[in-house]
Amino acid sequence: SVSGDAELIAGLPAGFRWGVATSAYQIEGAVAVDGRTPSIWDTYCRVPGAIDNGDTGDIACDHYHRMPADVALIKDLGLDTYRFSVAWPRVQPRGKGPVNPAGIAFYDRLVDELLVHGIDPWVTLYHWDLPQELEDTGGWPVRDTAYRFADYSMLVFDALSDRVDTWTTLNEPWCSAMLGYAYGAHAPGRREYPAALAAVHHLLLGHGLATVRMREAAPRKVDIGITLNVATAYPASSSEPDVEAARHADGMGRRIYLDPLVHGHYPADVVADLAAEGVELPVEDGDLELISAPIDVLGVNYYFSQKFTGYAEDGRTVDDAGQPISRTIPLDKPRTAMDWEIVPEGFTDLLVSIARDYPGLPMVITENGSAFEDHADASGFVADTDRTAYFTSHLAAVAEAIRQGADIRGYLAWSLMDNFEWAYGYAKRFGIIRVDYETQARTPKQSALYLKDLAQRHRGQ
Ligand code: PNW
Repeated sequence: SVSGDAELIAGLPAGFRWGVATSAYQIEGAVAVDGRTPSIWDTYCRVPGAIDNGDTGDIACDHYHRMPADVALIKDLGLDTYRFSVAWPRVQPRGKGPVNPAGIAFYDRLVDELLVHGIDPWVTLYHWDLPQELEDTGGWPVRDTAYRFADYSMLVFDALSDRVDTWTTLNEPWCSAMLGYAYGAHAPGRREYPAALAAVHHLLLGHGLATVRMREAAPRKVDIGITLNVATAYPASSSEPDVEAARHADGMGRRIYLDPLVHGHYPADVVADLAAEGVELPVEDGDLELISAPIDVLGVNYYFSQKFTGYAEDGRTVDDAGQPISRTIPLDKPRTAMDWEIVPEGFTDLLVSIARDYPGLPMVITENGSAFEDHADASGFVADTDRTAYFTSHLAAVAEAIRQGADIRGYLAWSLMDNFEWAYGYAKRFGIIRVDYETQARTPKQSALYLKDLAQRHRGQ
């Protein structure tokens, strides 16, 4: 409602950023152009059955060839920030060695195009497209990959830091480590549990190495941070097994990243849980100093929250291996097309808990959004009232967290346009702009016009 919108606008601070986000592999296409080599996602998309409908990122939104028109769309929406990621295999094709001039030139042009239109570029250095050659030598479970990431980061930083103020090292290391190396749901599709925990540590180490080196080399004040996908883990009841299950989930999803980043040590309860499973994080002397190098901003990606129980369906509280049960059960909320429950109050609770546990760390919502079954009319327009309502309720949740004391500096919607939704291919649409994959036509949806209006009214108030 208009008055509800007025209330949420009034709850957002002056200078609050409004923007949209994308990532390289999900939109660019042009996978074999200008010296780009395959990433783990190009390889994974060729694994039979890995991606719904056999989709790949080969063409995606063809953004590589349509970049100026796509930037003009952001401008038309009146948004002030565009968060995009740099494809490592474009910039440094073999994962090591010198910069590929033709590859970095694309991002050079993109940054200039954004600046000409008054849009603030926000660079994510790694949104999951590891050069395949680095996976062939072990990938993130191998320590050397962290050093390779820092070297690559410096190539990008040297090329763009004269014009780019805001830098994110990693997007969602939980997804890289757990979906990629534990659950086999994302590239590279491995199911190796101790290796996945090594990946967690080496991702964080790569973040720390890159952060320290970028800070040293910065030509002026820049903001550096990391983006995490985080959620509230609710216990199903106040019973000890349910509370334990939620604690475990929160430890593995949120605190295993934030504690070392902010406090300089892994959480003791998580270390104990892992030890009980016979797993140890491969921490070496000095790693935690690097990982806890100060950051300027925490990127928060929020989609849903979950409820956890410590009881199996048969009532047992340990599995066959003697490990405590921790499994999700429905909150009984409406769901998106991803089957993710819609839990805006979990967003407020999450942001308030981060503000409480990690005080003094400014946050920006670097992704929030939803996939629904879109129905385009003959002109390509989508009246996405469900996605619009998701934005309203989640922006209200952000405003409520701010009211409760959380320091939140901006909101970037996922995503600028429909794109390659990883293992779901093109079937799941998160865009605020419709993409017709036959013609590559772009049409702003109702939700895009809604966010445009909110941003404009907020700025004008
Ligand atoms: C994020 N989960 O991925 C990514 O940053 C985006 O690239 C992606 O398109 C977007 O969210 C929507 O999926 C996630 O299973 C993937 O909890 C999976 C999960 C969370 C985030």
